[in-house]
Amino acid sequence: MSKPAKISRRKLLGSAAGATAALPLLHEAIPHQVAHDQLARAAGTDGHSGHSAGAATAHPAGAQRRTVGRVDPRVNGFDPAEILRDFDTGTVTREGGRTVRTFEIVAEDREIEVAPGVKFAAWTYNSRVPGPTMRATEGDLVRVNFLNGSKHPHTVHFHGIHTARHDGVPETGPGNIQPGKSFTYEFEARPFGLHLYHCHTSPLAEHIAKGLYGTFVIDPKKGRPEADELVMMMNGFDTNFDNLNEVYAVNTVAFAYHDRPIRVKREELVRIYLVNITEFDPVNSFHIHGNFFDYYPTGTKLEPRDFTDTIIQGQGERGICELRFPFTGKYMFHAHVSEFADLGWMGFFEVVD
Ligand SMILES: [Cu+2]
Repeated sequence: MSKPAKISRRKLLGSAAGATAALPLLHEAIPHQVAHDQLARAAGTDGHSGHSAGAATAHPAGAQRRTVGRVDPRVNGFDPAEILRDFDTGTVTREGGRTVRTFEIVAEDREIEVAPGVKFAAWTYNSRVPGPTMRATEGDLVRVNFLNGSKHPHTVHFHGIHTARHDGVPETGPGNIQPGKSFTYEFEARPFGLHLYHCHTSPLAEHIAKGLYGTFVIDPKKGRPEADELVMMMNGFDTNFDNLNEVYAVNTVAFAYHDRPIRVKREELVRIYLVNITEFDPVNSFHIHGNFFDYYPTGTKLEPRDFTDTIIQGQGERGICELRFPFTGKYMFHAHVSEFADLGWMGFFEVVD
């Protein structure tokens, strides 16, 4: 049995010749699951001018590639610019002299826009991708009230040290949480570091790639030096079900920080909580221009392992990057897996005085 021919992202990238030829890839790689006029509207064209009707378009030779149009945060219900600095520390109570943090997580099926005009039928935690960045301090008791409001069974699996019952996998404890059902996961926050959580229902790659993931920060008891803290989840989207990603991003929306650079202050300490949740590709990477950073793998030690400008992360790998920008101006950051950068994983820091 032969499968119907599908557009392959890799074939396209492999055959792309020259800068401008690579530009329409995003459009070509994305199935026309969205009405043509909708794409055209998103791109701000009449829809009859070739590739310019797509989510990405050709700029004059030598110009920076980017998408045309914007993803409206009000339509998505979340904004990558806000996700960066949005930490959920839960509802704090005390029990027996101990801090208890209670979080509310609801799974929901929801269509989101991952590039202008490119819709994705996501599964979400709290209506956003990535889900909320949960934050606790080492030793806190974490209580996560999970309600499955999706049409599919899901779980919440946390990285960390905890009992099997609260591991959020199908074969232990409550197992899969069925639609309409709920469960409270409970564990002590440890070890300190940068972690993540995600659904663990089978097929696993699908449940993660659909958007059920988020960052989980456990601060050391003594805290870390004050900094401008940013959460970046490197993710990808398989928009045509071929087990390859057609769109890449940090915090979901392609080129979000290209269109709206991340403002930071010159000489101020910037701490990036960088997590790779990309499915289907074995690695992702992070590269900064005009600067170097201290790198703390998994954030579980207080001494950096590296001083570098590029790191690679496997699936589920994460680490903390700390840096100060000595000069004002615009500094690019992107995946040094260059094809990911071309397909959305690229942005700028705008350093100001
Ligand atoms: Cu799931």
